[in-house]
Amino acid sequence: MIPRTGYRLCVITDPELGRGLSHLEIATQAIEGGALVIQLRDKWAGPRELLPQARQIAQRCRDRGVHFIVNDRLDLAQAVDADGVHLGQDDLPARAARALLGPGKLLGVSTHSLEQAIRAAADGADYVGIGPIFATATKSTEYAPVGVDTIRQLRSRIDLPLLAIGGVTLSNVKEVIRAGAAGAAVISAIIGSDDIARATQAFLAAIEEAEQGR
Ligand code: TZP
Ligand code: MG
Repeated sequence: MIPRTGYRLCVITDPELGRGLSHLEIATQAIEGGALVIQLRDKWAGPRELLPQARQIAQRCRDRGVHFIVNDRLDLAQAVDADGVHLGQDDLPARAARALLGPGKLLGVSTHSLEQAIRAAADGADYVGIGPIFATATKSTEYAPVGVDTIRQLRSRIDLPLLAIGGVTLSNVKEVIRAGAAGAAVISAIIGSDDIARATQAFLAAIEEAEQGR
């Protein structure tokens, strides 16, 4: 289990915007900048190609006390003894995933509405991803923005950490934290930047500042 503050910032290593860097390079720089959760996400590479990198990231995260989550692939998460898996609405349902994972691993679920988020909580998720909150240039979601107010509404309905995702930038991250998100999951605003470690650091500072005013 991660304490709520451990969800402040999840950096997602999606190669769509990674400027040619490997997952391991992105993860290493994000960890250097203070990322608390790393999520390996790759919609293109197969498990055989991802396994060596996943293994290295898992080791690096263990060494640094950072949590490591694998997107989509429960098998890969288990193969490298990651801390958990993050699943979407078309992946294995949360209850089935929980049965395979056991109680000791983290289960995150991507949701795109109030109803989906409430269901994910009831089905055994440890944290709930909600989004896209804002419009995003990252192509990998076909859902319409749900807006910051959805975070506020969810906050009073479920007690799990909420991770805001989708179009979260340095300019709007404080808004999602003030609305009650435990943290943000970010792709482009961090891994598309010239200096991943510095961008990560800047996000964390903004998130911590927003928590003070909550
Ligand atoms: N799920 C909802 S929005 C999104 C995903 C995977 C993409 C988020 O990427 P970015 O670049 O941080 O907007
Ligand atoms: Mg998925």
